[in-house]
Amino acid sequence: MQDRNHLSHVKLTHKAKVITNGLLDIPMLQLLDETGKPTKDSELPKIDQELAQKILESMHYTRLLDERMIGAQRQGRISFYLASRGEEAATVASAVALDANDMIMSQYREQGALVFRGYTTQQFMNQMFSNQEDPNKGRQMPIHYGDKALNFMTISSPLGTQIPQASGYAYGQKMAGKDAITICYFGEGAASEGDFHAGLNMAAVLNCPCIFFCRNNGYAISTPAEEQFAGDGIASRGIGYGVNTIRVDGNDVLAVYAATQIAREMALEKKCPVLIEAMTYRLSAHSTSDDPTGYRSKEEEQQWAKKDPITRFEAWMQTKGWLDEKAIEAFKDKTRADILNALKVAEKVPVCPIEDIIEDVYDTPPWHLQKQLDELKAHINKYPEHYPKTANRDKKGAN
Ligand SMILES: Cc1ncc(C[n+]2csc(CCOP(=O)(O)OP(=O)(O)O)c2C)c(N)n1
Ligand SMILES: [Mg+2]
Repeated sequence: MQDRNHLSHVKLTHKAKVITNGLLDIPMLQLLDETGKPTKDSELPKIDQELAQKILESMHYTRLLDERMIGAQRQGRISFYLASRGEEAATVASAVALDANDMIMSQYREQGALVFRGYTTQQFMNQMFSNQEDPNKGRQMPIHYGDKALNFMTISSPLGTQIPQASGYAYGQKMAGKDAITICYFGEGAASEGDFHAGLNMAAVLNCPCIFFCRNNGYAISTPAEEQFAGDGIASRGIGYGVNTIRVDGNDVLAVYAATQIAREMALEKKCPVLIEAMTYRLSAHSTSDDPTGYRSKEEEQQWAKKDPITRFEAWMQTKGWLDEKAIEAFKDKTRADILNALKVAEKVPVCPIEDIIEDVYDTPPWHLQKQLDELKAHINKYPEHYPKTANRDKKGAN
């Protein structure tokens, strides 16, 4: 039996030493300042014009998709939407540092990572319109994407679900000898769930090659970060669990890219978890069901709008002579048109047959589910005007 001594690393002190909050003094990596200028002595990650262009386009695409789909929700075309304005650098630039074989486990505001991976506009629309082309067969709310081919695990609504799952998935990757890691995205609010603590501890103890990527955007719906926790953000918790940790400016594309590259290399080579805390701000409302004017000021939003990640990255690209404003405008026009076309296609695709609702769990649907289905069908037959056969349930013709 191995001799174990859990005190072997503990130093003795003969005067009471109180370890105070903030002692760790965790700094935030920033490579571009708010005007897009490289910070003093910063070492920028290797990036060429083509990649910079793809990152910029992915961020613009994400923002345009968000704008259009908020509009579509307001028009009654989809039931719900959740935008990521202000957080595009955090989600896109982190995905850039990954390998296509790495698994992404996301919370719900990481559409930027999915865009960068190549999820198509039509795929976005089919999911949001819950039509029969949606691989989830319309059983989830809009924005609960998932795609096996892109190694993007289907999103779960209950906060924190993906965190222990990511630890387990990464453990499986290690056991199978795969040259791949898992990245797990979550908000600082989700880090208050028990699943965060269980997941991080499990990953640390079992040496799982997993990046825990926390978007600290300052809010969990209406609850500001200072009412959520008293410690030094989420980064301090990584240290507590024995997880290597980096704090990064989440609105700085190059810093997020560099931090995630370092984390990936460490996770893969040392077979260990790494926590990244990306400091950012949710410029959008929490979702289309939320109105932030009730809990934060316009001045606060304006302060953060000045740190916009897209503007900052464009300013840096400009200094490199890489920014082609005309080409970006043309890209944005084309993207707007593509999104609208895909939206119109998706809303005309029929929804799944109602029988699907009791399939895929049991080999043979049990009698009580069959009975409920019969009752549901009778109800639909009685009120057919409320149950149209396409996804566009209550909108007539608006764009
Ligand atoms: C277990 C659970 N509790 C509460 C909710 C309701 N809820 C949905 S999003 C959210 C806020 C999460 O905030 P954060 O993790 O910081 O992510 P952000 O929305 O800021 O991106 C809450 C409380 C939920 N989905 N699941
Ligand atoms: Mg948050």
